[in-house]
Amino acid sequence: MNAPADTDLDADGRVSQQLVDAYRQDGFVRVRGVLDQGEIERFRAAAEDYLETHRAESLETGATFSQLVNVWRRDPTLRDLTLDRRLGRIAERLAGFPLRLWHDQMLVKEPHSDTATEFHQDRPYWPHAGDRLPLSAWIALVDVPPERGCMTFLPGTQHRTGLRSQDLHDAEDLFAADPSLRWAPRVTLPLRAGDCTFHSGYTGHMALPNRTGTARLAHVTIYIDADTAYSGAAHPVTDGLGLTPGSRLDGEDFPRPWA
Ligand SMILES: O=C(O)CCC(=O)C(=O)O
Repeated sequence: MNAPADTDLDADGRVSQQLVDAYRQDGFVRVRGVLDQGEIERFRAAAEDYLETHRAESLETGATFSQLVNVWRRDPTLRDLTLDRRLGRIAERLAGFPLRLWHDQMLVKEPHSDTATEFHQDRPYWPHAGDRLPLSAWIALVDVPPERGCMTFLPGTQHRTGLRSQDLHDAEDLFAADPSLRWAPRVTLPLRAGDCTFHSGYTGHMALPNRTGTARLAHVTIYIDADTAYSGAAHPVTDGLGLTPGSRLDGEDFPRPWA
């Protein structure tokens, strides 16, 4: 990848210590310009084609978004994005420890929708054990202003572990699980195409509805502690892999090409 002009990356593709500190303090950070114009166009075209062919396979069947998981296994262009070494190294620098891929997903909010992705944390959904804080790179493949469904974060909530999993279709559920979060500050981060946010698996977040006439195309790469073990709980990514509870999530299903 080549760095675009308007970027938070230095010439070596690294983020500043200031952004690392912001991620560690808040549990999320925006990194502008992780993709250049050529990459944006290449990955957007591949994402549009993939969506056209695979929309019916969405794990989410409601109006919140189309959710196509593990596209890296099936599309060689999107595989380049998911396994991108520069993004993986940025994620490792933010996390502060070695990471591997958990899974990727295309999250598409169709045009003219009134449906938000409601506040939730990610980590309670996952069948993981013995892990340090995972994180997601949410990469905008189109401009994502608030009215097209950018995300809002609750700073500092990465420390709020131990909650039950929350229903991302229910605007009240995270606050029912922890009423103290209801009055927490909220930070909404619009993204230009090619920008990215990183958020931790416990950071409370939501995404606004897409009220525009253009689909909101996001590619999300989720990174986990390289030592994460399988908890034994059911999950679409691990079901059918024949994993033993307590075994490490590693091998070709959970690669770390940036190592
Ligand atoms: O893009 C969305 O609508 C929600 C994204 C999200 O919850 C996530 O990436 O963890």
